[in-house]
Amino acid sequence: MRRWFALLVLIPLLTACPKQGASELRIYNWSDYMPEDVIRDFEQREKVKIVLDTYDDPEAMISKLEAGGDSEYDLIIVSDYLIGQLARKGTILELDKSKIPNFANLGPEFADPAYDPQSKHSVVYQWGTTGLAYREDLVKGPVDSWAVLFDPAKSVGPFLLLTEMREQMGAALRYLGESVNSTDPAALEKVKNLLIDAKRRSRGFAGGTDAVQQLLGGNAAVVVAYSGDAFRAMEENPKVKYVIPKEGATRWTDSLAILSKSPRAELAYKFINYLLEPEVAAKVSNGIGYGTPVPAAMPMIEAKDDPVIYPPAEVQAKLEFLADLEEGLNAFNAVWAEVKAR
Ligand code: N2P
Repeated sequence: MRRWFALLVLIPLLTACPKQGASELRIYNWSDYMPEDVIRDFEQREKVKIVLDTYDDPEAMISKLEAGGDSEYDLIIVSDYLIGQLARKGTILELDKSKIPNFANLGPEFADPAYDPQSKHSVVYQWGTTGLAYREDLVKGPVDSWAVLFDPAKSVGPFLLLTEMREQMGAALRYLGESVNSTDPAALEKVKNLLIDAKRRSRGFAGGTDAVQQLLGGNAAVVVAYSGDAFRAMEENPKVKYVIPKEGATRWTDSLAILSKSPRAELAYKFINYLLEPEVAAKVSNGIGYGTPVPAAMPMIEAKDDPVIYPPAEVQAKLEFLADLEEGLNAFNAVWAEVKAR
């Protein structure tokens, strides 16, 4: 009788605390950045459950990891320029490539990236660009320059700025004719003034997914957007266009990394390996509209000739990667804090 009573007390207690099972893979990813069927297929294949949390602001995602989130997830998908900082702090694992045989499927330009030589800590997931998406039925003039944000005389209608600090400050730097990675104090002072003024005239800041939703909804005529999000918005409304401004913009990769505190690293390795299967890689890129780093997937890519996802050489020549600025990042943070406070 007593034992029976103890069970009655225990059962609700056990079900009340959500236990993180060994068969659960917890992923922290950008929003709208992994097709549902790619997740479900892996769950079925491995008889596991995937728990997915999403973010739109990489700096906020880093803060969450630093505040203890690094033990809440197994796998993260994160911007190239943040890999170095996470590796230096020991937040992400040095990868054992013997557990990722499909690593050999990565194109050579992705296997040994400058921000993470020999892919020691990360594996490229997707690549893309950041430019301007606009509604040709709503803009009042040409959209070919970052001036539509930064020069009131060239404004074409209501616009949104991007939540991602490095991208938004990079756009202002390119508008000024500087590198997106410049830490020159005079240039950053100008960037600060440009952004304070643009913020005042804008409809606010938005993350990538939110920005294209607001564009589709007509709340903005032009937004700073990531190529794949823009591509999918164009499929919904052909009046949406995407352009790399003439001053230039960024090209980036997002990479997979395993958190050092993950107790399910083995499962995370399996997932990374799965994403590098050509059929799966094709499914990912066909689903979210970004570039694949797996050449063997290319024949299966529906939009392989679309210049929004795979820009032609003359556009590529205007693109720059965001670098890991290490100490230089402090100057960016200071400017951004002032812009946000004004
Ligand atoms: C997807 C966000 C794309 C990632 N909504 C930008 N690096």
